[in-house]
Amino acid sequence: MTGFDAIADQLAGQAIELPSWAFGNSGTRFKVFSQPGVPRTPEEKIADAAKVHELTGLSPTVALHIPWDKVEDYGKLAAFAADHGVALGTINSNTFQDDDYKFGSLAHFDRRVRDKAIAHMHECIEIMDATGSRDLKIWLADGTNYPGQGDIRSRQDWLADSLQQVYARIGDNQRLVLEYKFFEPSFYATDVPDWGTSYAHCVALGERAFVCLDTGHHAPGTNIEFIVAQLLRLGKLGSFDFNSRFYADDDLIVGAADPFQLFRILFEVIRGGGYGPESGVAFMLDQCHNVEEKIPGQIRSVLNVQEMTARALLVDTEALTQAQQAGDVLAANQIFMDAFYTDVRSDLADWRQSRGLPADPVAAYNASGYRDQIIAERIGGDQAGWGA
Ligand code: PSV
Ligand code: MN
Ligand code: MN
Repeated sequence: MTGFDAIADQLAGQAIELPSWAFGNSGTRFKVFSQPGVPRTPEEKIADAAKVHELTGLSPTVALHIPWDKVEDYGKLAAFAADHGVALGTINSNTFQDDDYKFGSLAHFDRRVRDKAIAHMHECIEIMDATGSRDLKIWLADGTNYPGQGDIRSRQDWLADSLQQVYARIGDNQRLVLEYKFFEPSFYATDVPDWGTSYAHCVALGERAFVCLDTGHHAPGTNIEFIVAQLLRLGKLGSFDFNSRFYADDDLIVGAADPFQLFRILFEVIRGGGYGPESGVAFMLDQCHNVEEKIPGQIRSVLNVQEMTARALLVDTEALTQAQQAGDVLAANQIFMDAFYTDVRSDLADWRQSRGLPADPVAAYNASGYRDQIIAERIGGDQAGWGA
């Protein structure tokens, strides 16, 4: 078997988690645009995510964000998800939308505020116990805007101590995943700005702490696939937040801005053993659809990841190694680029049909009547949770 047939089975194990917040109204700090039919409740967000999975077979889990997706009974919410053919996934904490967090949360100088943030993380772990979720994802807005505003060094110590208290409650089958971001909302110093800082804290915490790599959280020109290779080598790559960016943390559709970068990242994921359900590397989207429709936006996103995964799986690694070790620069580069330039779209359409899925999931969505149904049923849809 060669070509697409040789990789078809490997595609079957792909799972890309959808963020509940991708289905709510969103925008920038200039304007949040309302769309008809957007979900009013966590249940409706889950139903929309389930529709994406039904049409693509690619997104069996949905990530929640607390408190945006707060409900009385999380066991019931998990059962609701199961009834719709999906499971609840990563629990995203939120310590950035409360006046108390003006100067930070887990890295705040005031013990009272740190304790409040730690208590929120503990509440998230209790939710994970109820939903059966594996991962607690922590992204912090903590940092400072001006030199001298805070003591950079002490903030690292406070952060380490707070994280330790959170980690102490992480169950044997659970993980703490620490996301980094180089700037915003702090514009001078962010307390977890880069993979190295996240890695250092995760190593100090222990074997159930991992780094989350959000593809939009790097300075322009950063070689993200190098970070992927290094974290996999160190056994500390826990998850991806996929999206694409032209300028900053744009949260646009993954693969839209730079498909070649997505290909390079996925090649290193596969090369480093980070692909597939057993790898422990979770694929997630972290996106907002501000001006385009949300459900087809999510469908397009998971298809983009699948397409670049297929192309990355097509790299002839044996020939590549030979060319590399012969010092044949041009041959090695050509082997790599040949896979990138392979159009797999019609093979993937056949592959989907052979598995009882629509050949064109976006067209199937347009023909499904689901859009008209939710527009008729849902009056007064919710904001995603924050403006951007
Ligand atoms: C803020 O930058 C952010 O986009 C992070 O990437 C988080 O993963 C996400 O919000 C949800 O909290
Ligand atoms: Mn993210
Ligand atoms: Mn982000």
